[in-house]
Amino acid sequence: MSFTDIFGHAPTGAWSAPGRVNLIGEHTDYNEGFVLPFALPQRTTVEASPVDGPMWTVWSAQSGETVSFGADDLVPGKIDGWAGYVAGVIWALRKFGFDPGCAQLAVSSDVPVGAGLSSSAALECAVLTALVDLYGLDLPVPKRPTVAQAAENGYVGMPCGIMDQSASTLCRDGYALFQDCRSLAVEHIPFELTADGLSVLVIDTNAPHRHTDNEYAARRQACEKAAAALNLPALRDVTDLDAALAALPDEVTRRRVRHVVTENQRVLDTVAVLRGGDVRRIGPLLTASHASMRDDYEITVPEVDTAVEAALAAGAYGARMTGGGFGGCVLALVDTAKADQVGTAVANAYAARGFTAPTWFVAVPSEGAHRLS
Ligand code: GAF
Repeated sequence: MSFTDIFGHAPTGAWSAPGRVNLIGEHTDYNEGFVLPFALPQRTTVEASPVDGPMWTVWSAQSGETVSFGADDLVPGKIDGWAGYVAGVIWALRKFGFDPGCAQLAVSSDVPVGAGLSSSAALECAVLTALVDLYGLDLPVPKRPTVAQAAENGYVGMPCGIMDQSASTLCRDGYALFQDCRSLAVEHIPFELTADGLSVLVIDTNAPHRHTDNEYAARRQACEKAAAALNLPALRDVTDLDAALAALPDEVTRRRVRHVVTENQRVLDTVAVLRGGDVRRIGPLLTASHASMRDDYEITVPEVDTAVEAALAAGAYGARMTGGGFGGCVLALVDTAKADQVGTAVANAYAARGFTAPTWFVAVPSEGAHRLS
């Protein structure tokens, strides 16, 4: 089934936006810190045509559902499920003063859903790119992540930071995206591993996400409370970690703050290592990031920790969970020649513990959102 089968005519165009993996910098974006994601080849594609109102109609190849909504439905939360991300983008565009007309849209995707690879940002950014082009909206590319994030924060109700929407919109083929989540400035850091015989292996733990939304919101709230207690605009502004920890009232808050502050530094260190050209040397930073998420931020689960341990034992230079946590994917920096061996080692460790089998693929840094035809 395609757009033409559903709507009875060819679409005006097709646009797509990718999922992402985050190389390092987890839960730092909403603390106005630093992140270093790159876009995946897996993408969400939107074929679309404008229509003379009054309804937007969206069909999903994944679910086979068609959802129609009008301007009255652009009320936060009114449309839920996958179509909520589409309605959310239209709602956010209107909030930012744009008036996208109605449209017919057909959505398909090969970004794994619920794996922490930003399938929701890929959907938001693909729809946003399509509507901006279809209606000639004057929304420059660097401003688009903020609008897509507003859809998720304001309409869907997920208090995410800016990283995923930035990655899906701004990434470039062969580069990681270094973003300062306060100024929103970005720098494209070359991340071509082929010449070094290296790969980033992404292992989907296939572990069910547990309490993701509540726990995510709780972490964000704890960080904001800690920053307020320290009289700082955000945890990004902590300059003396020991002094900050001494000033905080409880051990859990101290651990949360330690993760964010040390993780920001690890992003900066990773960028410095990549600039120096010896990619293998980012391995220990990746692994330290994982330990921090496990012990201080407490967002890992046994499947995730097992994957990291097994990947390291099988020869990975470094490994860490990627994404929001509580399940999802692990990435490992490996010799390309050993990629399958590392994946198999994780699968064996899972079998021994009775976990659902993992799946894996090599992630190639890819291009952000754009028009396909
Ligand atoms: C999720 C969020 F959407 C991002 O904004 C980011 O906070 C990430 O979790 C954790 O680094 O993907």
